[in-house]
Amino acid sequence: MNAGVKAGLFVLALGAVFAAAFGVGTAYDDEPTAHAHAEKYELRVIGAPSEPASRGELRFVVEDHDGAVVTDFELRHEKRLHLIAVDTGYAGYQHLHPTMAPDGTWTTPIGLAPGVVRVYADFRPAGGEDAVARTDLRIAGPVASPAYSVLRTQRVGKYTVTALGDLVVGDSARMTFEIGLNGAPVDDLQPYLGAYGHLVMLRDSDGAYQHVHPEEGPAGPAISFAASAPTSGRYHLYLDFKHGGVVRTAHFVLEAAAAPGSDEHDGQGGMDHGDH
Ligand SMILES: [Cu+2]
Repeated sequence: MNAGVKAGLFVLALGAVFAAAFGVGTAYDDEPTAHAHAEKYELRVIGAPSEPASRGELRFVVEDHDGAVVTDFELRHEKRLHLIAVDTGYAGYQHLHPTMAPDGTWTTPIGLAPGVVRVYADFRPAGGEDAVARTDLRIAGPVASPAYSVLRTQRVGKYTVTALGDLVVGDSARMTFEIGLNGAPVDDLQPYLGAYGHLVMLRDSDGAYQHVHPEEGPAGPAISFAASAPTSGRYHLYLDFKHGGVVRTAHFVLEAAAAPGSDEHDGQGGMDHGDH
C-alpha cells in the first residue's frame, strides 16, 4: 500500500474518531446522554473580579463565529443558559444561572478563589444546536493543584453519595449514584431543573466539558446517567441533587480506561474544548 493511500486511511480513521467524540450526527437534546457541540461560540467577559471574592459579579456576552452577540437563547432544562465555574484545581464547583439583559449581556454573582477559574456557558442559541463556550478567569493568588486519587464515595454534609459503574472510552456506559442520608437511602429527591440530578464531567488533563442528564427514573435512592469518555484518563464528575429544598453537589474522580482494541487504545481521540 503506498504512502499516499496510508495517509488517506489515517485521516479517515481520525475523522471517524472525532466524529464519534463530538457526537456529530447524533442528537442530544432530550436524550439522557452527553451534549455535543457544533457551531463555535466565544464567551467574552465584560467584567469580572481579579481579586478573590466570596461574592463578585461576572458579566459576559456570547458571540457567534461572526462576532455578533447572541441575544436569543432557547429554554433548556428550565434555563436559557447554565454557567459552570470550576477552578483548575477542581476544588471549587459552581452551577449558576445568570440573567440576560436585552442587549445580550449576562450577569451573575460568583465566588472566585485565587488561581485560574474555568467558566463554561452551556446553552442552545435559538434555532441552533447545543453549544458550550468557555474561557478562563485569572484571579490573583496562588494556583491550587491538589493531587487526586479515584474518589467513588463522597460525603456532603450528612449525605453519602456513591458512584457505581465505570467510564468506558468511546462507549456510553451507565453511571449510577446512590444517595443516602444518615445511612438511610434517600427516595424522595426533588426535581432540580426538571431532573433528579445533573452531572457535569470535566477531563482532568484539559478541563474539556460534558453535561450529562439522567435517565428517567424514580426520585432516588439511585439515579443513573449514560456517560461516555472520549479518551482515557482522569475525569472529575460533579453531581447536583436536590433534597429537603437544598441543592447539593458531590464531586467524584474516576479513571476511564481505553477499551481493548479501541482507536484510543491505539493512540487517537479528542473532546470539545469549546473555546478554539
Ligand atoms: Cu443549570
